[in-house]
Order: sequence, then structure tokens, then C-alpha cells
Amino acid sequence: MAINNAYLNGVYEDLAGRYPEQTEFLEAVHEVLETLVPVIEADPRYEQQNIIGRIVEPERAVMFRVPWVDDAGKVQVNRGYRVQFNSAIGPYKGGLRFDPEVNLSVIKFLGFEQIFKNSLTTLPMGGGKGGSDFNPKGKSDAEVMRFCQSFMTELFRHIGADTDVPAGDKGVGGREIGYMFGQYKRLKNEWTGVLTGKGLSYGGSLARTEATGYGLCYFADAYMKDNGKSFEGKKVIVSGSGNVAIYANQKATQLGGTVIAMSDRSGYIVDENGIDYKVIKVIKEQKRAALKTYLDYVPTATYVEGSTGIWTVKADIALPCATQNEINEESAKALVANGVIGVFEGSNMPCTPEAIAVIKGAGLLYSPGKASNACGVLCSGLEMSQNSERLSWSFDEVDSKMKGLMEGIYATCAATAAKYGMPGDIQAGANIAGFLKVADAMLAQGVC
Ligand code: NDP
Ligand code: 2IT
Repeated sequence: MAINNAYLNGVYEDLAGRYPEQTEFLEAVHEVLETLVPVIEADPRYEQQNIIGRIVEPERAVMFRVPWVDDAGKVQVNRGYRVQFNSAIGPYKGGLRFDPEVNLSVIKFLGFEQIFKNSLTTLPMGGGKGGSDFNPKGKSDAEVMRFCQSFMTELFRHIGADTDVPAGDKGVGGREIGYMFGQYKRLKNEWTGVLTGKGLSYGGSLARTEATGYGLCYFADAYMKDNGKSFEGKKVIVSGSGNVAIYANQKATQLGGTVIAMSDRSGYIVDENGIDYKVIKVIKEQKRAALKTYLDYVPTATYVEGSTGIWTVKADIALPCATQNEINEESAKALVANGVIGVFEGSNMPCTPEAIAVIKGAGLLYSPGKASNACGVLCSGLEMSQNSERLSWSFDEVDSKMKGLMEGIYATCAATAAKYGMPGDIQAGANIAGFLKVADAMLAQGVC
């Protein structure tokens, strides 16, 4: 759909003409640009200095070969990426995703989102993202280690504690970060906080594992309370059963909700008594097994093949925590028909544009991932601070900072939306507030 401003629309059309195959990236850019119309109209400097034309092009994108040897002695090759999108407000910062779906479009969409998300955290972090089409599923620890070492053997020359600080994302958890950190240290002969999400014995921050899921619930709670609602007594759907989903379940439950459905790539489970996040931890973090094995531990649960049906489960709150475009128009309509009060995004870009239109059109509360999942990178920023000062903060210290900052992000999004004439539109507020800090830094730094 055309954007209602000639300059913004022109930049978008130009981008769409240049990268027609990068559908995820174009979706993410369109979503941001269409909310920036009042900002561009209010301040002519952004157009004069072509801030939008510059912000949609990564400062640098590295693509490389990742050869490794599997357990059978066969030489395998994967593709590696690091997109360093914007460093106006700090060193590039963002996760690494290992998943067969990874390509330049996916990494560019994630890197683009990260610019605004990191800005919203209020910490000095630029935007970047990387990863590989390597599939960790079904690989032995030794294979994952050899892959991570090979990946870092190229990546190390492009990153650094004051240059670019990667972390985890889908398919990259503590195990992978450990192997990559070890290889970086070996290659550089220096110990720096070049990765976040590290283990607690070597510079990791307490609460980083829990951060994204907890922060999602802190954000959703603040947003709901501002609208006279809360998690108390509500049924909650949490899609996914990985890092974000597990700790979203734990915090939503602590806040009085009951998580009745969770999913993985193969299907979803339902249990009206509440799904025990500790069992999911055992299945997914320790055994790396399928979600349907939950029924072996908790026989009251039921399992349904296929993951998209999770949005038809009758509940009050939806927390998508799996992947991009997991809620399409049909799923959004099912959520609305079931009387859901809000959709708060834990994953990056889980709702398609059509789904967002349905959700907002029906008057549901809606928060975009770049605001409501910002706590992962926010805690990564706190890990960087602890590494720099050679100190470790307590769990409670980190957790209370996270809660305060996530509530602050909600307040900023709400205030910005109101200021630009769209009260209650947290999506617009997030995009505008995230944009303004970066754009003003770019203006101050001249054409670069
Ligand atoms: P994990 O790899 O730990 O977990 C991902 C979960 O989603 C798994 O249960 C996986 O199923 C499921 N899943 C993955 N792909 C699909 C798919 N195509 N269809 C259905 N289900 C799928 O990743 P994270 O929890 O770290 O990340 C989840 C989302 O949150 C991503 O969008 C990520 O970008 C975002 N995010 C992550 C942050 C972090 O700190 N980790 C921070 C902010 C956002 P299976 O178990 O079968 O693999
Ligand atoms: O999407 C994200 O914000 C992340 N995967 C976390 C990035 C980070 O640097 O901690």
C-alpha cells in the first residue's frame, strides 16, 4: 500500500525496486515508514538530509562461507551473514540466528528492527544482526562446536566490544555463544565482552536468559494496567517453546495469568490447568526434544499437529514468541473472534501487515516486538556495562533495572503516540520514538 507522504513513499518504492526478493526486509521497512509520516511532515531536516534514504541501507553487510566437517567426516558448507545496519548511537548490537530459513532478507529485516529497538532501550547501542542457514537441529555437540568455530573464524575480524557485539537469537543459545566466545578469544588473544548471553562463569549477566520473556510481560502488564486490565485471572497463549516463550510463561504465570497453550515447529499443546514452564525447560533446553513429549510428563495436556492452529485456542491474551509472520490475517481474525484483549509481540515481526490491521481495527491492545521484546537486548546492554566495569550485579539488581526500563519504554511509546496525534497507538509511538533518537544522532554527525 502506498505511504501517504511522497518522500517516504519514494524511498520505499526505490528500495522495493532494488531488492524485490527481500520480502521480509521490505515488510519491516514499510511497517516503520508508514508510521513516520507525521514526523517527516513536522521537521523538514529529515527529508533535506535524506535520513530515511540512509537509514534503510545497512552501513555494511558481510556474507561469508562457513565450511565445517560433520561427524561422518563429510565437508559441509553453510552461508554466514552479519549486517551492520546503523551505528549512529552506539556499536552495532544484535543477535545471531541459526536456522535453515536464514538469508539476507531475514537478516536485514531483523537488523533494521534492531536499530529502533535498541534506541528505545535508552542504552547506547546501534543496530545489527547476523546468522547462518545452519540448522542446529539433530546435530551433535561436536558438530555444533565445529560449526561455531568456523563461523567465528571469519566473523571475528568484523566485530569487537566497541564495534559490534553479537548475541543469541533463534537457534543460538548458551551453548553456541560459549563455543563462539572461546574461538574469538583464541583468535584475538584478548578477553573482552564481545558477545552477550555468555555463561555466568565467564562474564555473562544474571537474568539475561530470562530477560526477553520477563520483559515482554513487564511491558504487557504496564500497557494493560494503563488500560484498566492485567494478567490476573487471564488465559494466555504463548507460541514457541524456546528462550523467549519459556520465560514469558514463567512471568505471565507469576503475574496471575494461566498459560494454556504453547507450540513448536511441529504442533501445539493445550492444558487448561496451566503449562509448567519447568517441564518445557527440561524438554527444550536439556533434551532438545519435541514439544509433544510434554504429554509424557503431564498427561492432562493435549497435543495438536501443526503450529498455526494455536491462535484458535480460546484465551484472553496472545504472546507470540516463535518467529516472523506467525500470525496471519486468518489467525488474527480467530483471536478477535475469541475476544482476546491484547497481542503483545515477543518474537520479531510475528504479525503480518494484514494481521496488524485486523488486531488494531478491532480495538485490541497491540505492541510491536521492537518495543515489547526489547528486554533481551536491554539486558545485553547491561551485560556490556558489567563487563566494562569488571563487576557482576545481582539477579535482583538486573531484574529491577529491566522492569523499570521496560515500563519506561511503554511510557515513552504512549507519550510519543499522544504527542504525534495518535493516542493509544503503541506501534506508531514505538517507531517514532525509536527513530527520533537515531535520526537526530545522524543529523548531528553529518553525511556519513
Ligand atoms: P529459540 O530458538 O529459543 O526458540 C524458538 C521457538 O520457536 C522454538 O520453540 C521453535 O520451535 C519455534 N519456531 C521457530 N521457528 C518456527 C516456525 N517457523 N514456525 C513455528 N515455530 C517456530 O528462539 P528464541 O526464543 O530466542 O526467539 C524466538 C523469537 O523471539 C524470534 O523471533 C527472535 O528473533 C525473538 N527474540 C529473541 C530474543 C532473545 O533474546 N533470544 C530477543 C528478542 C526477540 P522448535 O522448538 O521446534 O525449534
Ligand atoms: O532480537 C533481539 O533483540 C535479540 N535477539 C537479542 C539481541 C541481543 O543483542 O541481545
